[in-house]
Formats: sequence, structure tokens, C-alpha cells
Amino acid sequence: MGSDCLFCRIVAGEIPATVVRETPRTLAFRDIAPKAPVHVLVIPKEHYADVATLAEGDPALAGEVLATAAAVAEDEGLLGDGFRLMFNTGAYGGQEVFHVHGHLFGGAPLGPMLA
Ligand code: IU
Repeated sequence: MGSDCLFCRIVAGEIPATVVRETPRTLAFRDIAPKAPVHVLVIPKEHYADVATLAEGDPALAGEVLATAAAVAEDEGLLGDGFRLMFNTGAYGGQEVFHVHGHLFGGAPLGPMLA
């Protein structure tokens, strides 16, 4: 994808982000507009538009994204009280950035939904 994709540009180091964890194929960084005390985005470095495309195209990488999210949850002290991992997908899902990303929310009771 490259220069048209915001998250590809973060992966390339062209746009700054507060990275909390990096693996060879995944990146986790703090959301620029946090909606919970902990709000981290977890992405594959390779461009996939959404979680359905990722799961179809590279299920092992989808698993790596989940493992990175779980590791961040542990680092952030979320395993005891719990957390939410959410993939907005497509128009009805409210997806705005079309490079798949899991929202990791935690640090407070989250209620039934989070936009
Ligand atoms: P969504 O699931 O596509 O709606 O989420 C996009 C998220 O990307 C949203 O929570 C934004 O705050 C976040 N974000 C960011 O972290 N850095 C940016 O430069 C931009 C959006 I633009």
C-alpha cells in the first residue's frame, strides 16, 4: 500500500507514533485519541484492509496480531481486570483507517460498547 495508508506510514517511520511493542511482523502503538485509560492499536506491518482480509490472506499473521495484543495487555497490567479487543470493520463497523487494527481498551470498566 504505502504512502496513501496512514498506518503503513507509521510502520515506515514516516509518521511518529508511541510504540509500545514491536515484533518482526506486528506493531502496537497508542491511539492518538484514546477512548479509555489504555487504548492501543495493534496492527500487522503488512497492509491488509481489514480483519476479514487478514484472516483470509494470512491466518498465522492474524494470530500474531492477537498474540501481540495479549502481550500488550499483560504489559499494561490488564490481565487481572480484563480488557476489550475490537476490530472495527467496514462502513457499518465504523472503520475509518483501512489498514487492519485491533483496538485494545482497558484500565477502567468499559460498559457494553465503545465506539
Ligand atoms: P477505526 O477503527 O478505523 O475507526 O479507528 C481508527 C483509529 O485510529 C481511531 O481510534 C483514531 O483515533 C486512530 N488514529 C491514530 O491513532 N492516529 C492517527 O494519526 C489517526 C487516527 I488519522
